[in-house]
Amino acid sequence: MSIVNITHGDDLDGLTCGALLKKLFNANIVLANYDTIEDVLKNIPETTTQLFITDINLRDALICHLKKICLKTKITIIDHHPMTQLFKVEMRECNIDVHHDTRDCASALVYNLFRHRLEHNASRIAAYAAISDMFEDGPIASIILDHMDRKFVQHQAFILTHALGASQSEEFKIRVINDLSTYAYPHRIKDAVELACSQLEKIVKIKDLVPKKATKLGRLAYMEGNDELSTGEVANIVMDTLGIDVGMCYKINDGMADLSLRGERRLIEHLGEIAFKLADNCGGFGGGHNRAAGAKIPADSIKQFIQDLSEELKPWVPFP
Ligand SMILES: [Mn+2]
Repeated sequence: MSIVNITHGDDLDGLTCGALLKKLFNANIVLANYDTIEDVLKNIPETTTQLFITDINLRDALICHLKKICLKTKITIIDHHPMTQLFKVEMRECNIDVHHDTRDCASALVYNLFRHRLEHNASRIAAYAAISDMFEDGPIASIILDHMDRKFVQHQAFILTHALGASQSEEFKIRVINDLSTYAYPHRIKDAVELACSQLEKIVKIKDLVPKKATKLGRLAYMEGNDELSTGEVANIVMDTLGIDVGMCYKINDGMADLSLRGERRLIEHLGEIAFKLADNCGGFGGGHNRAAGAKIPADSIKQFIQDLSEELKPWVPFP
């Protein structure tokens, strides 16, 4: 019997889903992101009896691959990204289990689904993800966190968040999954603290660049990123440094622009819905959460995307 978990490899929520499923079923973990998910789905071994897909925003274009896999393999999707109605209906028709809730992080959903089979320590793994993914107020996460030494668990979560920002190496990510699955404390995971500190230094260096490099447009500010940090991280730094409502960062590679959007805590607009719509308009794809979203679009559409985005963000006074 072979159990596989395809999980989002770019952030802590995805990795903690992997750690929980490894703990539960000794699942083989396959890391994926929005660039690789299609190839990963095409290459699932036929011997797989159960496939879990966690923390990945599965776009409608991937339905055909899931339909093929489910002929031989039981599929369970556990996710918190917005999902189209079409996707849900298609999954139901193929007998694919979907555990979906946009109010908690994916790891909290995995924990909740299997909590009767997990020890108390496993709740810490879900808590790290909730903190890192900014889903601390979710219905499941808030109950877990209310019983915890919050400062301790927050510090542990952010060591991992920042360490993963500094190192996207497969070796480090797999180490994080393996160590978390045995309930290791993050500050004891090899290299984690050193990597986290190096990431904090990188953030400070980018902060110094933002006033010169970022462009403000209404409630939005954007800048082009470099190889130092992820676009999500830089988008956050842009928002933080300039005190604006939405920060954006993009990188251009092979004729495509990868971009991230980050919004302030009380943002009324839904950045995931905006990214979905605007990316679709220019022949790309996008999506995400209220305050954290991303898209991949043809590079020559980037100016139009920025213009349209600034128009979506209506003038707004925070203290009426
Ligand atoms: Mn997530």
